[in-house]
Amino acid sequence: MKLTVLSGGVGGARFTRGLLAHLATTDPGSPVTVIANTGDDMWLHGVRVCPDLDTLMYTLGGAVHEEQGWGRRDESSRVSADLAAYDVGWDWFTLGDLDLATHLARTQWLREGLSLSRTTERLAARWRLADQGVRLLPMSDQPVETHVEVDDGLIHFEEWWVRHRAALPARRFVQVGLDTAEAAPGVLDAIRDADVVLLPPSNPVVSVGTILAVPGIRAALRETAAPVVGVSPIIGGAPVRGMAAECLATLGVDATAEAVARHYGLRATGGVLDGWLVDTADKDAADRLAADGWRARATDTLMHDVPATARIAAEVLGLAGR
Ligand code: FO1
Repeated sequence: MKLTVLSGGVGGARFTRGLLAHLATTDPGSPVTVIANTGDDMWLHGVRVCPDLDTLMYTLGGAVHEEQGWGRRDESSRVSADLAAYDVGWDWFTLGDLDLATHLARTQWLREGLSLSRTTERLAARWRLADQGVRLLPMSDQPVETHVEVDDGLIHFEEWWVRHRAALPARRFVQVGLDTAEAAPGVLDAIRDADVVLLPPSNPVVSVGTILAVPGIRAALRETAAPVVGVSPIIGGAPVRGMAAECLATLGVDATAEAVARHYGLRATGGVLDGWLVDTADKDAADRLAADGWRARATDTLMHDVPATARIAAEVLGLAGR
């Protein structure tokens, strides 16, 4: 069975790790293509930082700092501290020493002319993602950076997210570079040729939403013969982590499991989804969606460990009829 996952950072990475655990017992060797959001990417100290690609790579490669959900396990920050002594960089954004190796390798290869896809392939090879049947693709090889319009103008998403913890009122999100971006090689085919396409509980606005904005991706989702099924990032009216509620508010979408589903839309009525998995706390939402033709189901969707997440993946695949 061929699967394709559209993913942001922490939530999508943890979901995909559980999906792989589930597939290992039911359908070993299933190829899984993960299409990652690159809207959080930035240049910092002359190196290219790709937060969601790296969170996916480290999580699936077994090297992630588990409590943080991002960055490397056993990390240190000697270089970052010494950079602060030079008063360069952002004191609210720490690049770990081991993480820097990833950015230096990526930047070297980018400067040698390799695409972001090719550099990602090389970085992922070190973490042996292919041994798990995983192919990690950026949504685009062209830079697309999410910026946030606040009272003082446009700031990079990471500044809004990490420095201000999304506390600054956001007027809108701007994907800088989107107009000249194309889906990266293999991305559209991965959606069209999949047996199942999954939208994990990533941020529906700045993570999955950014992926959907890349030309051709929304159309590929609407055309694919594969069922497209998602997992709600909202449980009982609140996001499980992160600031999805602030992001949704910017679009005027309620922070509820049902509102996010309807924001993505049902494929039969112009949207991108066929099914939506919600938490048991939102059972009534599943009932209302089912009444409107959705494949909707409620289960415990808290990804508190890999076995729990594997069960969620099994539920989602069940919703997809697989
Ligand atoms: N998040 C933080 O809250 N604080 C940080 O200092 C920080 C550093 C960082 C460095 C590299 C990287 O790839 C991610 C980093 N993140 C940090 C996480 C990042 O903000 C999030 O992973 C995504 O941008 C949101 O999903």
